[in-house]
Amino acid sequence: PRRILSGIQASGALHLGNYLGALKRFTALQDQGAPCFLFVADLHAITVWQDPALLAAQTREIAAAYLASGLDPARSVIFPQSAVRAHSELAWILNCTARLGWLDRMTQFKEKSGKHKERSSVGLYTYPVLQAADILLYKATEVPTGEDQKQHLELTRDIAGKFNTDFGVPGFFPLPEPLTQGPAPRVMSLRDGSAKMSKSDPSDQSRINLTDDADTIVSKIKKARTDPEPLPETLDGLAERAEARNLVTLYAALADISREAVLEQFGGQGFGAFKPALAELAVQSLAPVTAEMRRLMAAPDEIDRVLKDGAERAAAVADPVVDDVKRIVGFWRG
Ligand code: AQP
Repeated sequence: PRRILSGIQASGALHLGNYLGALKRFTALQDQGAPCFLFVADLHAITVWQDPALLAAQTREIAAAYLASGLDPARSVIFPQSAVRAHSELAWILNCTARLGWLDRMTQFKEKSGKHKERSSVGLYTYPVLQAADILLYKATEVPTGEDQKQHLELTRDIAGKFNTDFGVPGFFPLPEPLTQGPAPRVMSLRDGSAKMSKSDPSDQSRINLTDDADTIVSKIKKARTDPEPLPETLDGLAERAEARNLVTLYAALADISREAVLEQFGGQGFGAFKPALAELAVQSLAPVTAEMRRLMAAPDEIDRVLKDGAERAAAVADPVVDDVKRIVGFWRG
């Protein structure tokens, strides 16, 4: 049977990349009838410094984004990662399965630690092992994420395979499939078509935040970097035009149409015509999500009920799996 699992870090404002690469796809999978486990990754968030006075609010904000994007707590399990102890417990055991050489190859650590490797937290380094624990605890079959997480998912498969082999339990952990093929698996920065849209980009102009108001969205899209050529008639014409390709991809993903269909409509027209249409579509698509997030955040009782209930339902699945793992590893059981 299918089981979907994914998470979003509780590390601040969400952007259009998170929405199209993650949130919107979770909702689509839920609506196909697949059981979804979706957590707020607060254990992951503290791999870099988080202000303790803000972390709980950030967790609620991600939960609000899940709900506002159409996830239904009656059908999907929405929970804070730290509220299910099994995540930390399995992560430790899998730290002993994963190999240093495997982690040394992870490009996200290299990007995030930058020039300050020695001063990065050990947690930032073992982050992908915690991610493997998150996925394997639920014996997830599919993991929808943006393309940036593909390497971590490969690592999860390696860890699962090695655990199954080391302990002679073939198939105990199923190897999860990455679902990175959505309509916008890699949304790029509005300022630089070669960098992904990201929370940690110092320029706020580079991204559209889910909390941006309509005027801000319109102004950011108007100022988005482009080239002077009109849009091409076919996809081939976008091959060497990263910024133009990104805006066309955004339009297609927001409108739920193909990029070919976007070019049929706008091919031959300049950005002076295309950008306002894209801005209007972005405002129309995000406004209800933003409004619902605001409503939920204003009275967080509803969010807290969802998270508490979700944590109980998640633990009911995860705890027996971690118990099995402890038995397989040979830990003492009274
Ligand atoms: N630009 C993107 N395009 C498509 N999908 C994206 N995701 C992130 N950026 C893009 C997907 O969003 C989900 C949640 O990501 P996360 O909570 O792990 O945050 P992140 O990847 O750390 O997000 P950022 O904005 O990129 O943060 P920084 O700047 O800190 O690295 C994941 O499914 C991710 O693939």
